[in-house]
Amino acid sequence: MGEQRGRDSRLIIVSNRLPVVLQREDKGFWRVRSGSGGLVTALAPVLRNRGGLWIGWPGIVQGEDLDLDELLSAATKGSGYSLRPVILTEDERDKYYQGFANEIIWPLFHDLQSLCNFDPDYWFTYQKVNRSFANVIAENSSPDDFIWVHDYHLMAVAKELRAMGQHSRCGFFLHIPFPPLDIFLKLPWRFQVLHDLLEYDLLGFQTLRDRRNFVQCVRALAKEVRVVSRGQMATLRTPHREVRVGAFPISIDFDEFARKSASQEVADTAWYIHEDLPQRKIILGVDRLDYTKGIPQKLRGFRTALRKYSDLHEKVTLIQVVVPSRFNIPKYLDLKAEIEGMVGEINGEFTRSGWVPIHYIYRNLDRRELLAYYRTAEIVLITPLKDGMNLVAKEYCASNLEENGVVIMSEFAGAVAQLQKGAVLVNPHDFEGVGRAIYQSLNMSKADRKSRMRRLRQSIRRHDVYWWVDSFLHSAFAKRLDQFPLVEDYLPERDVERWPFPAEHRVATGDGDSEAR
Ligand code: GDG
Repeated sequence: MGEQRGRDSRLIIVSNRLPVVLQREDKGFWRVRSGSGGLVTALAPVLRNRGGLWIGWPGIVQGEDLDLDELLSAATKGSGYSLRPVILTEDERDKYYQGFANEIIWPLFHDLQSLCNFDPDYWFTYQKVNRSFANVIAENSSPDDFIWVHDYHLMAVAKELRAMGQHSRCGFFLHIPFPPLDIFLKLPWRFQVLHDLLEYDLLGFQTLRDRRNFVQCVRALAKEVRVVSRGQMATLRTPHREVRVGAFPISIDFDEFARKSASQEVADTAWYIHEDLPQRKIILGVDRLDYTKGIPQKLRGFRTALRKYSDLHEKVTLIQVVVPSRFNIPKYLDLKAEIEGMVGEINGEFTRSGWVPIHYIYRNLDRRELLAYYRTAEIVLITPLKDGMNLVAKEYCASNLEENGVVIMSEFAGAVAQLQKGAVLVNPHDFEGVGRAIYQSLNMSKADRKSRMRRLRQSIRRHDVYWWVDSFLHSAFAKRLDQFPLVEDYLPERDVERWPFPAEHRVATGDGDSEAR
């Protein structure tokens, strides 16, 4: 604690996962590469070069033999910020991460209460792990630092910090939706969770609807709290503090996506994708493997389009990228089997010589490939049953340099609030409606496509990730990002080979031989 006093205030980001993935390789080597997912995409470019700290779980459990500090500092060399790990035991990982976070809060907050497993052990471990996070924050911060905690895994961190006598300014951003009162009431620990959140100084939600849901829960469950204002920001007066509550729609580094999409290597990869699919119009889906993303619903909508509009046959291809995620949870494996079964059925029904309607990709793409798919696709098809925001929609628009693509988007994605004027909106449960939207989008006039895409791009460019960070920091700490100093240990953008980290690193563990263990 004391060693940090007197230096400039820093921004400390706290999230469940650090923005890196560690992989054990043979012969005692570890490989570290950047993580995927919405939170990393949004925050990594923001924190670069600001000298801050990112605290989180590195994804491995206690007992692994490696020099974590060496690995993490190698991974962020030149990025201008450092990483500090919170180590979990296997039991903690199972009950806090897979259990409380992913089998209770994730389904409940996405209105899927029938998928929840309300195991009381999960709650106990969740609190314990939140305390561990608070301990690492306390050891690595000074009272002048700004602590920005992310997402549903860490709702109790401020409460734990306060219990330790720490009173640093603490903001919290929820990346997923906040449910309406009648769904939140199902949570056995609803009072505790709500009061834990009220220990933050600022609470940020993705949309006004989420913010409204939260305030409604406070009114119903925390009678001692006074809601003193309405409008863009609400202020909640608890007996101990004043909590500000706002909506801050997360975004992307628009210019970075546009610039990288214009690069020669992306253009080359896009050319190859087109070469392999001559005369085809490409519809693209990019989703983490998750039941909230509505992938089976999307496939049903596509099948409806093929059944109803035979003139689409041999002219259209759906490229569906599914990014592996949470494969230790049985529901996710069931979902994978369901998707693969449906892809097989649809391809079986429609494939003709030289035309396979669905190209299914189940793996992590590198950024060049991802951008090439964005650039190649005529349509991006996004059909979540509920989604905090959905960054894929924004990334597709930023990469659509020719301004001729169409976004078909579920009414239940948070991004709708900002993008509804340019996107074609669908209800993912209405397969006929999705089929119709596909058909109409494929036949949309060039002028209509252009004016819609131009509008979308303007809105995303104006409200990019830096705007999001600045709005949050300003509301939470009366700070802007540029008030956190630039640091010297920073590689200029042109020297960075891989994004958001300089390179993949390979580091040996102590004895260099994993086979003996
Ligand atoms: C949560 C909320 C909210 C995808 N495939 C690959 C890859 N991605 C990247 C995309 C995008 C991110 O993953 C996915 O972001 P989403 O926003 O679509 O969804 P979640 O991961 O569920 O994120 C969501 C978000 O948090 C931010 O607040 O919008 O609602 O659920 O950035 O580009 N990245 C790489 N390879 C892939 O194959 N490298």
